[in-house]
Amino acid sequence: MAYFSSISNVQYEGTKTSNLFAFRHYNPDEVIEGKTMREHLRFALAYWHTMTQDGSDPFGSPTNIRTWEGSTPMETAHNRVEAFFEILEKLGVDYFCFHDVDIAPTGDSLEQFFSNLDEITDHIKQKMEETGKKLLWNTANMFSHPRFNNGAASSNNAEVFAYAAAQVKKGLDISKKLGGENYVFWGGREGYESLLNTNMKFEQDNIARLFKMAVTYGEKIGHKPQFLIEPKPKEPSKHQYDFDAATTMAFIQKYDLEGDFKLNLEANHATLAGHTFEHELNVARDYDALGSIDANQGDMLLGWDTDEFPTNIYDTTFTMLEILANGGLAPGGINFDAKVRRSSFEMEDLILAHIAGMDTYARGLKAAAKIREDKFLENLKEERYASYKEGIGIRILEDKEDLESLTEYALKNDSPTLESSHLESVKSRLNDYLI
Ligand code: XUL
Ligand code: CO
Repeated sequence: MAYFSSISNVQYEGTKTSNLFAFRHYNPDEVIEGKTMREHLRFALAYWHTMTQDGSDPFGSPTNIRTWEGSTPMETAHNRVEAFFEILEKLGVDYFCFHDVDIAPTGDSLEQFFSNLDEITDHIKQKMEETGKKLLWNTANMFSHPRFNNGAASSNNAEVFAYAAAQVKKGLDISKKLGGENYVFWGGREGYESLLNTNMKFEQDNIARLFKMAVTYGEKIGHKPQFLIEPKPKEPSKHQYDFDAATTMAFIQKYDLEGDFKLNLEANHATLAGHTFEHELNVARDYDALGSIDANQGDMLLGWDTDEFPTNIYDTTFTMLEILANGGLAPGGINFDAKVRRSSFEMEDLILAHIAGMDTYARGLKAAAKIREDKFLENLKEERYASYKEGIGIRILEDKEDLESLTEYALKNDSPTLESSHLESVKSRLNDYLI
């Protein structure tokens, strides 16, 4: 059954087109810096927002019209697989991501859940073989069910730890079955409500313990996806342990997880942490740990994770500058962890929203490549740090100076020549790349 039969495969038509179901900027085969846009962007669709989100919010009932509801949960799950691959096909998106609970009903027992997952992943595997679509990453939802109210690996209850471990094992089995390129951990409940009853060190030791078990199990079954941790400062927990990129890197280093673990960074999580997205990407890149991104945008007037589709070209340009500087994201990619607004409730909005996000990223890529071609920011930084290219600057960088020799130098040269940053002019010239 076709769910989107009135919509043909979305093609690149340029900005002159009046066709809403066309790309205006994303031209998959266009080559930029020696790679096609498709290779640069490695777009992925998120199963949860695309297939299971119903448009409800804390104040209102579901709004989304979706025609894949069946007469049993398993029938709905199978229908969703068909519809999901149709959307991937229509958009020409090569990758997808899911949580275990997105794809199959949890049933009455863990055993039942696992058997549902086996059946649905057989279906997904068959669709992957037919279409050539690939699994960017999967993950285990260890935050929705009441058993996780005190966390999963960080729970005070050892039986909950065991349950989470079983989900991770199954997640890795599925990853192997479907050839997953990455495996994500987002610890929505791995945090605390009150320090009065929390042993933070104990809980974080246990999170690292579960991560190490995952690495060991991957080695055992001969499947090594790139493991990724997705930082977020809060929501649903009051304080989440993987607060931001820097905090998560400290965790990765402390527990000797470098090499196996990188970061999956999300735009709206960055802003919740009080950072710009490019700040988070830059921190990860400096640690050689920029693995993958969850593309979306927040709303500066709202204090929560609104997961909007990215439509701000300044943001995507800064993001693409970081991704290009990183030499790309592979085996990671750009996953649209984004949902349609409650008022965009028609089926076709799923296609339109992804077109908007893909075009905005394509524009960001083009602008970033032009900025790099002109060496606009590169030259600016070269000039800004020029004092380290001569005299005392070179000697400092070569570690040839110490506090005494520098004191001697400063006593003779105590009026440094300062230069203006002309930052306003820089920002104005940057605008020329975006218009
Ligand atoms: C929650 C979030 C998750 C992760 C995967 O804010 O971003 O959907 O991406 O669990
Ligand atoms: Co996310």
